[in-house]
Amino acid sequence: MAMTNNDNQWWKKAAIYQIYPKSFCDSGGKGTGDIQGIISKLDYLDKLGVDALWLTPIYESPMVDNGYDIADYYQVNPDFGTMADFDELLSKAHQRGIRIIMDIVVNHTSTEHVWFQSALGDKQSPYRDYYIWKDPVNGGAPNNWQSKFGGNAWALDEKTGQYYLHLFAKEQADLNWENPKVRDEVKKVISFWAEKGVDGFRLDVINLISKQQDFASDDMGDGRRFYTDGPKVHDYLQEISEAVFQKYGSVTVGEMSSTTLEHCQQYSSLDGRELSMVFNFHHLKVDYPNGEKWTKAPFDFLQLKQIFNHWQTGLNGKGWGALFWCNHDQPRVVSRLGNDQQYRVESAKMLATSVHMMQGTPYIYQGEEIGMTNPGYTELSQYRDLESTNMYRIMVDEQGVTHDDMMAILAQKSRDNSRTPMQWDDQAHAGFTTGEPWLSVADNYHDINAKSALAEPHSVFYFYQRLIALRKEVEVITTGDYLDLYPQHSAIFGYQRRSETQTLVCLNNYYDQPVSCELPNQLPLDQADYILGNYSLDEMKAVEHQQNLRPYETRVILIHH
Ligand code: TEU
Repeated sequence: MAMTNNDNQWWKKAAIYQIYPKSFCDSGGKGTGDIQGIISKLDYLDKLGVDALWLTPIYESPMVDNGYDIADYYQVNPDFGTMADFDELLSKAHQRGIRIIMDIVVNHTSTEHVWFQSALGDKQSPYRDYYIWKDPVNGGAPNNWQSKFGGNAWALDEKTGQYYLHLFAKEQADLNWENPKVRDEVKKVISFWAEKGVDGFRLDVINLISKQQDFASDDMGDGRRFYTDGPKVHDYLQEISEAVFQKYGSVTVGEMSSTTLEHCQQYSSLDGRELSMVFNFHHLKVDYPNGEKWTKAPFDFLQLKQIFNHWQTGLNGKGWGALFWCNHDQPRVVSRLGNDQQYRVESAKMLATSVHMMQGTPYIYQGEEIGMTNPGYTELSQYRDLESTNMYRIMVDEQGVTHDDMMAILAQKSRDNSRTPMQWDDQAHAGFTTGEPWLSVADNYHDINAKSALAEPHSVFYFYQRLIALRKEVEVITTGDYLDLYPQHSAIFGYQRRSETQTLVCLNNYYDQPVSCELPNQLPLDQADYILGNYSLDEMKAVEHQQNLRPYETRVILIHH
């Protein structure tokens, strides 16, 4: 049974913790994490106070893309354990009041899935039409669409002479959602997990499922405009939602690649006919100059504020968004937008506060709650992610980028930055495994680990614990509207949230120099209190009009009307 609750929108006051099982905790000496490892850390997660765990895929998979290439949706990958282990996790999490959210990857399957194995090389296979096949054009690929991991998005089936579409790796074949049988299979898969008592679903790249059916070449880009937020995507989501999500009361979060606010208002519309909420990534492209990820670049601070403003004001009253900095595809935020040396603790807390005081549901990615950093790999052999190794080959071997430049780019941008093993303590391999970890642990684990965070009352861990609790205590965090107070300020990100009964002001210094700003004149400061900060606020009982912020300082002020 999924956990029940009188409040069917419990997730509006919740915080969700993302687990990348391969790197979370190894219960044996394999060097890869597993479900028993997760079970052994449930008390830790309970202490943090999170309401739900999102597990990235744990299904049967050849692991070409670490589980985002599913070979059997109904089996647990033996590397992670058994179905009995999963059932134990579900029930032990529920005993602690923690819900479980599964990752559903249905834009594509692994090419090792039985459907694809039957379809490959056989135009008569009953599963041929589960995938997208096209004849060659001018002896080559059917169009110029690019794979998200580099290269053309079509691969040849030699036996039939046709190509299949793969928007990601060639081992991840896109499903043909035009085929109603595919949609029925998707409903069956999700119902299977909902029947087990899973509480919700994170839907991988779900806005890419409906492709424009002429499969035209894109003379302006890589093809994404022909399949992103495609023609039938809302119909398909409504169909799945009605058949499964609404029936089971599942919470759902859609991962939306290169989407728009208008589409996200529909995906997450408050009547619940599609999904509960959406992830978008626009705020995480502020260090992609001209949209280019594979360059080493500083981030654009003013643009970051504009993007948050656009989404916070645009979703308020219309939809619901996920709040996040980190996941298994993104570098560690403290290395990316903060300062992972002198001000690691201050900047980790400041960055957390900046998103946790917004409207939406915050997601915390494993290790973020102890301020884990990018590992600073220097050798190509340290990387495992296929996107990183593909991009190295394309950029160094084909485009002439130097090895040193590429290593600097990977150290900033690689997805492996977030996939390093969770740092539990200062024992060998950070206590993640007694064996050889599949990806090296960051060298700083002696200082940065969960054990020392738990022993230090001012740690990043307890700060996250407080942020999670505040969302449940202070109503305006969930309901208030949003106003950017200093859109042009070169160092401060400050915004106001306002409801009928409360006003909250969140001030954040994004840099390592002291700066100041003035609070809006109309705020009744005699009724204002500091409710959170990352420096001692003892000396400032009264909230003053002029605010002097220290390096990476954050302050949250609450006013009762
Ligand atoms: O990611 C979708 C996606 O497009 C990315 O964030 C991707 O990693 C990035 O564009 C690369 O630059 C999801 C999963 O989160 C990711 O781990 C999978 O690799 C991908 O889908 C394919 O299933």
